[in-house]
Amino acid sequence: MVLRSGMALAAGFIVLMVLARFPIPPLAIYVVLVVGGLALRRRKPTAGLLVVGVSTLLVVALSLATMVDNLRRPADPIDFTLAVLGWAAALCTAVGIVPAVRRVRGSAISRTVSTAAVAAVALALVGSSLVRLTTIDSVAAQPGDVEVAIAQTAFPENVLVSAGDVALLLDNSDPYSHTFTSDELGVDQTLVAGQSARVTFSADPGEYSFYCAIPGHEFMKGLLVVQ
Ligand SMILES: [Cu+2]
Repeated sequence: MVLRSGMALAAGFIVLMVLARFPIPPLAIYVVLVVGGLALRRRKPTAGLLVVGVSTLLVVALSLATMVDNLRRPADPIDFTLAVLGWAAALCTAVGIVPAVRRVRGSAISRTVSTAAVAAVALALVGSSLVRLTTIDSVAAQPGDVEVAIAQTAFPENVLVSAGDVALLLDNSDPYSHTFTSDELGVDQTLVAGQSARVTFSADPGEYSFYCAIPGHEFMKGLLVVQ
């Protein structure tokens, strides 16, 4: 159960990184540790098991903030399902690691937990896709809109607009959520995977910074230049 949890979570992280076309260092390190643990298991079963199990518990503990945040956005199939998978893998590892190291059969409880975990992850994926299909509406650009393309976890560095009433068409082409947030302009728009949205506000000439407020995306920043 510990090894299967590790392999499932590592596979989920690989899917995320491939779709994002973006190596996420802690997740990549976790994948390497799981692969290493599986290789080590052939010669030293207990050590290999511990490497996988401890890595799973650590990666979940370290990404707790992100995982809690991702659970709030069920319209993001990848982030949402990965968050559920993370919790499930950590739970299965927690109940399974001691019997596995002692090489005794898992208890009825651990078998129930693993069945429930698999069911929860499957339900999350299906439910999340349904929520997405039924609740996400993207909007089309209107004349005069300034387009802000968000891709590969990055904003355009500078966005140029004219002073007065400003209309931005935000287009998120990534397979996970971003926000377009500017404290100075009082704008905070969340865009789930693949969504586009319009924001309107009025601005005096000047420079206004904006950023993405998703945990882990702190480096996503840009500047709105109003002329
Ligand atoms: Cu972001």
